[in-house]
Amino acid sequence: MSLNIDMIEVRADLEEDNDRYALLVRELLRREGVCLINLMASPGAGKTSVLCRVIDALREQFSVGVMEADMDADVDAQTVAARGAVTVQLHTGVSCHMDAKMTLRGLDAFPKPLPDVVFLENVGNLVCPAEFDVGADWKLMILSVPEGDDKPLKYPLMFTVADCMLVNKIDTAPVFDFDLDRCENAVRALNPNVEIFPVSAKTGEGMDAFVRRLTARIDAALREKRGEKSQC
Ligand SMILES: Nc1nc2c(ncn2[C@@H]2O[C@H](COP(=O)(O)OP(=O)(O)O)[C@@H](O)[C@H]2O)c(=O)[nH]1
Ligand SMILES: [Mg+2]
Ligand SMILES: [Zn+2]
Repeated sequence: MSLNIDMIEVRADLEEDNDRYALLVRELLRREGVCLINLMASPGAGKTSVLCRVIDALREQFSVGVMEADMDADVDAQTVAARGAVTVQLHTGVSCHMDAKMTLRGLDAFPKPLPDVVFLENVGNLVCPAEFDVGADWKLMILSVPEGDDKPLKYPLMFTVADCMLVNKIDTAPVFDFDLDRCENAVRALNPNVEIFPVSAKTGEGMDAFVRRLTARIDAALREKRGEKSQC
């Protein structure tokens, strides 16, 4: 005979709580006319290196902010701040992902007026950052060549939720057995609409095409938010 034990569905509560904060993030972004991009990848995939290229490429057109989320330290924040981005460092402590509540706190920490575009460099992790809607306009993920072309099969959720995927470190392709077609096919089977750009943050290869797409996405997000604002 089994005993009657109370069950509490905390997961549903947590999701509900996150959704509520994600809504508050979206309200803030609309109110302030800001585009938020959630950048996710494994540790070492090249998030900070890509951000440095992007900060350089966007600075003429947009003011750029970066929210660095790490369990500890501020090395990446130092790097992007030196590059000219308005920077906020978040320490997530034991948490290996960002949620919407932490994102809201991070946005609140920026000096006003907020930058046109804020990049959230999420905690290096291919698993749980994918589970949390932080209220971003665009989910950008990076897979780097040395990680292997089988990662979409092992971490399907991340590749499913991404709007755009960079295959970074293509300069190292001769050293690794990375099959770009096999990788793309695996990702498209999960996420037919994902946009994919092979790049190298080291050599700059492929970055122009990606920056053009990124600029168009930021433009569209800002027009939508600022257009709505001027109507009221
Ligand atoms: N060869 C090569 N190395 C890269 C590239 N992008 C980043 N790296 C190197 O990969 C390491 C991790 O990069 P980083 O940007 O710190 O990754 P993050 O942990 O995802 O932010 C550093 O040593 C970078 O110099 C690339 O496109 N090609
Ligand atoms: Mg980094
Ligand atoms: Zn986590």
